[in-house]
Amino acid sequence: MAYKRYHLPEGFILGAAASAWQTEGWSGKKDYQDSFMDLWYKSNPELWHNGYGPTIATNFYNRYHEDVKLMKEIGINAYRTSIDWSRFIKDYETAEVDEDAAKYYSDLIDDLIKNGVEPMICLEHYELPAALFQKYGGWGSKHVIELYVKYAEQVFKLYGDRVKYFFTFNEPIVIQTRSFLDSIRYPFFQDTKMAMQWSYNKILASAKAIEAYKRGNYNKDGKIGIILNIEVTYPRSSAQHDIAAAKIYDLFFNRIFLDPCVKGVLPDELLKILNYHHCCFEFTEEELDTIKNNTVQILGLNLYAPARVKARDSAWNPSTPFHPSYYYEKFELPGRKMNLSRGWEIYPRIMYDMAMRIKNEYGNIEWLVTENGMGVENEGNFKNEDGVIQDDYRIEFISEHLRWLLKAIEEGSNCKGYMLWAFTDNVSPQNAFKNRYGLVEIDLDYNRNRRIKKSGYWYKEVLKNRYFDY
Ligand code: BGP
Repeated sequence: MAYKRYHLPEGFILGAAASAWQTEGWSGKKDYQDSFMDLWYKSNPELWHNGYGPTIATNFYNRYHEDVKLMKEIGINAYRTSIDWSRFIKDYETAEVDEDAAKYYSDLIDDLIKNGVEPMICLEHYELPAALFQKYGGWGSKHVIELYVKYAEQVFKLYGDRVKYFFTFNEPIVIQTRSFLDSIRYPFFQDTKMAMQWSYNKILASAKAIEAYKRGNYNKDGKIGIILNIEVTYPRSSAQHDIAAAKIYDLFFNRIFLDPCVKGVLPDELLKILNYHHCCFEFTEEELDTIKNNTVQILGLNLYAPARVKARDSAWNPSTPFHPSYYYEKFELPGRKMNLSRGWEIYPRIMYDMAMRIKNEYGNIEWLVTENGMGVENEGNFKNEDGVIQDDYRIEFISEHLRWLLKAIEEGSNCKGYMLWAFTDNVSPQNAFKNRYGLVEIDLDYNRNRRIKKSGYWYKEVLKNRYFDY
C-alpha cells in the first residue's frame, strides 16, 4: 500500500485529554466533597461496569507525577483536564478554597509546565458539587450560577498566570440529555423543561465566567472558551422531510449551545418550538445581553461520531412528554464501520465537515478538537510477548481523523490542535473501565500500573517528526 505523508501545521497542538473525576480518585477528598458524579456512583454502583467508578479511578491524585513523566516521554504538547469544583472549594457559598486541593492543582499545573506540557483547564466536567444539586437542584438554580462564577474566579486568581487555556464546561448538554430527556442515568427522571433550563443556565453561567475572566486580566496570552460535544448531523436523504428532521436534531443537540456561545444568540427556531410545547426555559433580557457580550474566545469540540437522522417513520405517542425526537428518528447506516463497543459509527469525515461549518457559519473562530478517540473492550487480548497492547486500530482511527482535519486546515479552517481522548484509560459513566481509550494502559490487575500502548509509541513518533504516514 502506498502511504502518503501528512505534516502537522506549524504550532499545531497535539495533546491528550482527561477529566478530574475520571482519573483522580477520592484520595484527599473530604467527606462532604462529593461531586454529582460521586453522588450518582454512590446511588447506583451496580450500574457501573464491574462496579468501577470514581473511587480510585486511575489514582491520578497520588500518581500524577508518573503520568506527567509519561506525557513527557511521549512528548504531548498539551494535557486537558478539569478542576473538581467539589474538591477545590471548601465552602461552596463563599467560595473559600480548600488549601490541600489548591496545592494539588497548583503542583500539577507546575509539573505539566516544567515538563513541556501546556495545561488546559476545564471548570466543570460534571463535577458540580453534590450538595448544590441536593440543596438547590443543581444547574436548575440561578443561585448556583453565582456560586459557580465565584468558584471560577478563585481558579483564575490562583492559576490564571500559568494557565493559558480555560474552558467553562465540558459537554454541558450531556447530563440533561441522559438524565432528564432520556432518563437513562441518575437521577432518572424525565423533565424536558428542566433539561432546557439546565442548558440555558449553563450557557448563562459560561458567559458570566467569561465576563469574570475578561474583567480579571489574568494573562495577556490567556483564552477562555467552552467544550461542546457536537454530533455532526446527516439527513437520510435529500427529501424535504429528512432534511427538516436533521435540522431539528442539529438545533436541539448542537446549535442550542453553539449559537449562543459563539454568536451570542439563542436560535429563534428553538425558542419557537419550546414555546409551542410549553417547555421553554425562564430568561431575562439582561441575561441575554450578558450572553451576547461574552462569547467564547476559543472553542473546543469533542467529535466522536456522526448522527444519522431521518423523519419519523412511526407515529409519535401523544401520551409521552415532549422530547425533541417528536420530530425525528435516528438510524444506522448499513455497511458502515462501527466502533462496536460503543455502538458508534466511525466516520472520520465528521472532522472535515464540522471544521468547514465552523469556518463558514461561525466566523472562523479559533478552535481545537478537545476530544476524539476510540474506546475498545478487552484490549488485554492484544498484548505482544512484552505485554504491550498492539492497538493498531487506534492508530488507524487517529490517522484517519487527523487526515480529514488537516485537509480542512489546508482549506482555511482555524483549528489549532487535536486532543486525543484519552491520555490513560479511565473510568466513564457506567462504561467504567470497560471501553479503554488511552495511549497508556491502566492495568487493573496490577495495582493500576501504567504501560504505554503501541499507539502511545506511534504518537511519540508523530510528535517528534511532526508528520505521520498513512
Ligand atoms: C465524552 C466525555 C468524556 C468521556 C468520553 C468517552 O463524551 O467528555 O468524559 O467519557 O466521552 O465516553 P465513554 O467513556 O462513555 O465511551
